[in-house]
Amino acid sequence: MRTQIAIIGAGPAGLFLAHLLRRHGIAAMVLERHDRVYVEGRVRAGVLEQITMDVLARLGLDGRMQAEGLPHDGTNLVSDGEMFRIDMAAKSGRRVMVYGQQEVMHDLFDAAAQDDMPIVFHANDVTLHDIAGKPFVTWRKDGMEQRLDCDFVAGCDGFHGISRESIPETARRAFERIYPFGWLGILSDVPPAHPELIYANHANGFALASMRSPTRSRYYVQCGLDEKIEDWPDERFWDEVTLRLGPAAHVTRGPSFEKSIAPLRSFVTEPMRYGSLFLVGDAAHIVPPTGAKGLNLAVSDAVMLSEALAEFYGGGGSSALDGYSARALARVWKAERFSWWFTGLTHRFPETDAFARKMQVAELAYLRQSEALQTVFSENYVGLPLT
Ligand code: FAS
Ligand code: PHB
Repeated sequence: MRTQIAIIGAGPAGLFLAHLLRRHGIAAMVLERHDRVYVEGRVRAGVLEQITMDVLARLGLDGRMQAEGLPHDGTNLVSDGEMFRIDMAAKSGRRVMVYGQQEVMHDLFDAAAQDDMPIVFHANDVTLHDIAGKPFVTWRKDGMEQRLDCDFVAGCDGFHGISRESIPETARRAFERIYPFGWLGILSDVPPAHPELIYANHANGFALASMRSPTRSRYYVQCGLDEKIEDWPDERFWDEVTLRLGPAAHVTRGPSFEKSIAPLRSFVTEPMRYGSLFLVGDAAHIVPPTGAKGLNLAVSDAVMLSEALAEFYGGGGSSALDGYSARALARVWKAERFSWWFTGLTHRFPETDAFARKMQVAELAYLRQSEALQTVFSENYVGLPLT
């Protein structure tokens, strides 16, 4: 088999890229280790930047988002039990959309099925070959060895995928910060605590009140990396999240139907290209979810790579392809900085001594009163432009 672009992974990075390439008339095939149910079943992201909303609109795939998504002009922070709001729309002219990653993936898979997009599910042992020369990809399915020849490979297989590892260690450099805590998240069919999101810094640790719809809520609390789901029965979770969010949040309790712990990490690998292999999304970079950037970065990478490939196949030469890594990393590092800064401002670190705590309180107080800092926050939260 032969195609122009072999896409490894059918998560947000892989499917946004596949749909964007199709709009440019570029042939691609997606190889996914799991099936649609698995990929759609992962809860993950909840907040979409303006850029992601615009890409869904450009692809003609924003119908359900417009109908069921919750546009938010602002967000809220709680410090020492007191809540204040940041009107991001007023400060940046743009807003965010609360629309779950599961819904986004549902819309992308539905459209892919309608367009008969070639997606191979249950592609096992995917292996990249000759990525510095004439690339091809092999995998096993139903006990049969398969081979796909291509011009380029897009590694969209996430942090634990094989694409990044296919680049010789000598040809890449990793930058990493592992946080000494995780996020315990639940989903529950109860009305949200507030019309907008609430990020709380509390002596017991961070908490976040988010939602998926007017009747489905998503909550997170900072937890230790040694803690287990069994340590957090619903009652304990509700007691703790209510305490950390404070009196401004109207928490309605109910049974959780999803509960998971996610470790927090900041990670970037450079460069995002090696020969004919281009890394896209979590395969190249991870942000702590505090800034709600992961999915949105995967989309901006996919936009930048699809534009560069369209220029190449349109006879415009390979300068945009050669510039892809630097262009994507420029936006990635700014999102890494914002996510690291926001995590530092709102979480309790084991080494957060009395002085460090005073610094957090002072910075939150400054954020509360400063138009300038609220503008900086808003520009970053709604998403920096693609340059
Ligand atoms: P993904 O990991 O999503 O997808 C990779 C795909 O590749 C998977 O389907 C996998 O099965 C497949 N794959 C892996 N190895 C393979 C192999 N060897 N062969 C074939 N296929 C392979 N981001 C936000 O923007 N906003 C948020 O609010 C937010 N909240 C989050 C909350 C949590 C708890 C977590 C964990 C993440 C959150 N994120 C958020 C980040 C998240 O959305 C990721 O950035 C996003 O899923 C990245 O998409 P991909 O790069 O496509 O990687
Ligand atoms: C979510 O709704 O899952 C969510 C929202 C905001 C974040 C992270 C996760 O910063």
